[in-house]
Amino acid sequence: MTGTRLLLIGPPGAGKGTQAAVLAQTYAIPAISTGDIFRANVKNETPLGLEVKAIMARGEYVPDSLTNAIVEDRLHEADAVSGFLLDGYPRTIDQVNELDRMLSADGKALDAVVLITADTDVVVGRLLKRAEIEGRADDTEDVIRHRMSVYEEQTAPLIDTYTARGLVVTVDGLGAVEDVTARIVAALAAKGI
Ligand code: B4P
Repeated sequence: MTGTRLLLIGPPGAGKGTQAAVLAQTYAIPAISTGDIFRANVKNETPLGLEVKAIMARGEYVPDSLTNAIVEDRLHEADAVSGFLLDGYPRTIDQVNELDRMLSADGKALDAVVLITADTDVVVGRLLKRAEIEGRADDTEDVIRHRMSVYEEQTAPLIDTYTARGLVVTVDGLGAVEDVTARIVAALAAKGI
């Protein structure tokens, strides 16, 4: 199935990156994670990576202008022309507006916004567990709690924006990874996707 355009939204640790990898295969679309793109730049010490490294380590959002430019370039790559799954973008109202502009310039529209929900205690536990395995700079307890508050302040309001457009499907992110995937696929199927 090509041509599907999805967004994944949810608090840090809700399982966005985890589900994005599976859903990309299910719907035969590329998963585009702004977090992964930034981390790759940090790792490779590119000019962008040097600019965003400290911001990410503090659990703050990268400035909209940088983030929007990266996504616009990525959406114009050949594999994303007919469909995509954006994981972790948009995260601010400015990013919503910019994505609208990018899509309408290409005569395209979103099919759905998948909201993955999860309790704070559960996501903090997951991220601390990941910290033991991957050692991400932003997976310390203080930074995780700060990322939660940044999410609540800047990203949670976007849910109302997309709900008003009739695009949001809400899925419980608790339980096994396969169970969460099955819930998402069922919720999208109910929307004819
Ligand atoms: P992200 O990479 O998007 O980080 P995240 O919100 O923590 O989600 P992630 O996808 O990694 O974790 P997941 O929930 O899948 O962003 C990192 C940073 O990049 C941001 O803080 C910001 O600085 C910057 N950034 C990214 N996008 C930006 C934007 N648009 N604008 C500005 N700045 C931006 O998984 C977490 C853990 O839970 C994993 O270890 C996973 O294995 C585990 N897990 C997942 N599902 C599970 C399940 N069902 N059961 C048990 N464990 C599970």
